[in-house]
Amino acid sequence: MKDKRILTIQDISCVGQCSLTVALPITSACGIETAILPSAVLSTHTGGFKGYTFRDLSGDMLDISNHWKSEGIRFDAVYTGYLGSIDQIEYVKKIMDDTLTQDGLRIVDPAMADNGRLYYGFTEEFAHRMGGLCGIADIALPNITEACFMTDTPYDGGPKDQAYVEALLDKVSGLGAKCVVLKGISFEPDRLGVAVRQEGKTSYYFHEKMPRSFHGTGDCYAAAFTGALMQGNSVCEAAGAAADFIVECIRKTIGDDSHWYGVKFEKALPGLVKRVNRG
Ligand code: PXL
Repeated sequence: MKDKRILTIQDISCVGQCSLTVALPITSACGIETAILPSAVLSTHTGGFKGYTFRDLSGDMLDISNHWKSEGIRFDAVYTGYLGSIDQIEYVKKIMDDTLTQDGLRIVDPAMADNGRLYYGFTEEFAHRMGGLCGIADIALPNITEACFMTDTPYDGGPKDQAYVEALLDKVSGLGAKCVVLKGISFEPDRLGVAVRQEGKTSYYFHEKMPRSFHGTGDCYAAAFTGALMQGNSVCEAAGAAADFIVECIRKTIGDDSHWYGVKFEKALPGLVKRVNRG
């Protein structure tokens, strides 16, 4: 199999274990050559630090990809995470068109909301535009809150049953996404999981529910999923491997109260690599 090269587009939060500082090491560890396009540089992420710096790199994004285009550089997948503005969403669409190989995959993690709320700085208009980006995705990776915001579905505390999940998957698929991996599904108090909608069929993968959640796990999930998929695993295999990786990341972090801002994903990488590596 030809070695795969991907591009990931998201911000650099210098401290905080999210976005590019987790995406690059995780996909690289999975054996995938990963190019990066930083959309902004922040001193930290926005989820709990105060007074962070923010340097918007929107103005550089198309110049960078135009250079790649002129050099004939192409990617087997473009995978996006946190984006800082509606303009960036539009730039990403063009960059995907310009730099993907013919069968290249558009993988979109909306990375904009959780627990019923949009992250700091995002608006409903942004959520709708992100819905547009998910609409052109080969694979969209929303959590329940993001799926609700993108489809104008009131968030009422999360999924109650399979009928709820199927209805939400119908709506996200209705935006145009070819395949949807919906995260954060729970029908029982101690089980959490993901639902994968592909070619009209839904599969579920459940695992132990950890006692607390951490910032940045969505970013780690998307990176592990992309790494596993590009290594030749199926969408369902990649969705399950990424879910188990997150459980392990949380297990390695819980107990160290000073580590509130992200997960110690580095400690869980060896297990992920072993699971996804197909040689
Ligand atoms: O983890 C998503 C994320 C990425 N980048 C920045 C963020 C967040 C979530 O809050 O603030 C800058």
